[in-house]
Amino acid sequence: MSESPVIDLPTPTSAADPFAAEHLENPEPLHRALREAGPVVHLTRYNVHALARYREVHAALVDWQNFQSGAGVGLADFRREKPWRTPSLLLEADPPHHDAPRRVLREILAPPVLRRLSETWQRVADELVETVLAERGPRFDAFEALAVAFPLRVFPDAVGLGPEGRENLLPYGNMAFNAFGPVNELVTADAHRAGGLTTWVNARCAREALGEDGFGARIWAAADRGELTHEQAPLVVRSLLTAGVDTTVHGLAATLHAFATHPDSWQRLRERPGLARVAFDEAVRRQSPVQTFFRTATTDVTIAGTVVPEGSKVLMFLGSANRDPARWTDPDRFDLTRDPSGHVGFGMGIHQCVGQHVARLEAETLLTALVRKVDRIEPDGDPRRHLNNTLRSWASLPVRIRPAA
Ligand code: OVM
Repeated sequence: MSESPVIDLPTPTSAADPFAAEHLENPEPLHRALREAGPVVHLTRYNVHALARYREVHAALVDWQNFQSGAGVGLADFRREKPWRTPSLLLEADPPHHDAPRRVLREILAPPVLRRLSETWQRVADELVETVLAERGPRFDAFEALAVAFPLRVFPDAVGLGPEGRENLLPYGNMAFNAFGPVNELVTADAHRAGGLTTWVNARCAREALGEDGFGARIWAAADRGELTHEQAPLVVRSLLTAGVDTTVHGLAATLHAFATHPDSWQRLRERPGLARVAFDEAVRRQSPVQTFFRTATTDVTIAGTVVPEGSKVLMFLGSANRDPARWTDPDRFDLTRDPSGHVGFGMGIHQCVGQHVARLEAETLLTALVRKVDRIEPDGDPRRHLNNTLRSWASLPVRIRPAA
């Protein structure tokens, strides 16, 4: 008697380029096709294995032993290609090297520490909303006026950044998030600025460039206590400046867009302002500001019957996992009654966004300010996307509001 046969189905393939403008502009159709094709899809164009279902994305994220970050979390393989900058000690590192920088940053960005900021941030948010309503009237671009303006007002101050050159922060982040993808038009268009932006950011990470009381100074103080080396400190500061600005800007824009297009949800938030945090997480789930990250297989790994060869890149579609109908009921809906926890918009496992509490505090204070002063928010024309290889980003979000009586 033979044992029941193991049927080896071939791994589905796709010739699609997920970094092509049409998919960056509107990724959902490709995500749906990849999820339906199978748990693992070979992308022939880049010779990478794509995961678009929640189950496999989640499994890869928590399995740092088989799926390493140290070879880069973009398409480039750091073991064969020179990275465009010194790799991040957090994002592009594995245990044990990853752990000390992670511990330091986790403590500096922990919720009890952030509570000290919330009063100031609430006041800044209240003032910003008041000024926008007074000076721009009922119609304005919520992307520029709120989603960009608010994080740029509070976050660089919290890091301890000086006033000069803050306009470089968003372009630097845009460049860093493009660099996770292929060297396409989005990357080459910015190449002439890369040197200048990198020099500026690196100089901001020095101890002398940072204020005495901020996240940056606390990173240096951790180095003085021996929790990090003094060589590591500036790179950890750089992580804040790379990962902490564009992400929150586009996450807040996603949240504002969700409310503008779901007026019933805005009314619900007005009745229960305590929903601000869960609303932000639901918007992060639904829009996934960080759409994709790669890992590299450390050995031949079998995922749902497909052997992913050692050394090959695995592309995780966080945005697709966050709308996988096998995991989420009515996944495309922005729904304040659902529990969005478990979404992979901040990742999962040992690399899960260490700044997520900062992002939630920004969202909470901005939404709280808005809900106090705005009865209604609605779209005023079509929003415009900005294309980036990794970030689901915005260029404008025209809205019309009705001020509270
Ligand atoms: C970093 C870094 C950069 C980009 C993204 C990120 C989302 C981290 O430099 O550590 O996490």
